[in-house]
Amino acid sequence: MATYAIGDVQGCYKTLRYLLKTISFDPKHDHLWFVGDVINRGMDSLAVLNYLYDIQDRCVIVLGNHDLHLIAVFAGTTSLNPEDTFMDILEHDNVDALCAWLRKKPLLHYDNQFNALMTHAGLYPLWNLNTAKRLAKEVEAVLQGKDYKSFLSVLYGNEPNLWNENLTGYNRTRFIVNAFTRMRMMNSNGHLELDYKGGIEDCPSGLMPWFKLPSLLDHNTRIIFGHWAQCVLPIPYQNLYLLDTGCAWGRQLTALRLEDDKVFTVESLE
Ligand SMILES: [Mn+2]
Repeated sequence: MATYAIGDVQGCYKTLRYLLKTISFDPKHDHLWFVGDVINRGMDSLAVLNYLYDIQDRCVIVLGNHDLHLIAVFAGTTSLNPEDTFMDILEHDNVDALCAWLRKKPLLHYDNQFNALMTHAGLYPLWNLNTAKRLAKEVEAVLQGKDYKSFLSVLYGNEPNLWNENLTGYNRTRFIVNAFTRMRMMNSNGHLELDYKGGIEDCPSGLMPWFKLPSLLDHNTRIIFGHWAQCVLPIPYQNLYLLDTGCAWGRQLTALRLEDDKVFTVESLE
């Protein structure tokens, strides 16, 4: 029995199954964690989502920006982008159940036994573990509530870009979603810079990766995240486990075994 955290799958079904074969995944005994962005960009989003739906009792999935985008397109609050590759899900008979199931996934997962925190983009440095858990629950209540479409209709936007506990309404919800699912770079005060999507080396001056700011988290707590294929870090890097290894871009898909920190990587078949 083992628990594996898996990086951004992004609709790469063949590579996912290849990785699961490599780790000898046994759905009767093992558990899988997914850092989000399970769909979009790759060619088999429907196959990935159907598979995870089938083994849902063995899976923890946190929402990524692409997963939320599918949910928003299905809800009719935003439109498809030319690069989107999840039409197969939208046209499927079971799309209602698949999207309703995905919408109920958390933004944050914390496990005591492993002392590990998983989110899609990382941990906003002005939040400690308890604050992050509380704010994730606030958004999950909105996404699972009856007015979720009202929020999805104002989901997109880069403002506000700095956390303040006094934020209210959808500005507050949007900031929390952006921090959990889109964050990469910020300035030294914690202002998010959501437009920069490159690597760390050539980043504009005054910006730094979120994990370079002083953290309020206990240094023994592992942070498992994805979202940033252009940022290449050793696994682990201090207490950080960046598992996005660019599968959808022809690089690799990565799994981390939480019991012993062993890393498994397969080349992308896409
Ligand atoms: Mn992402």
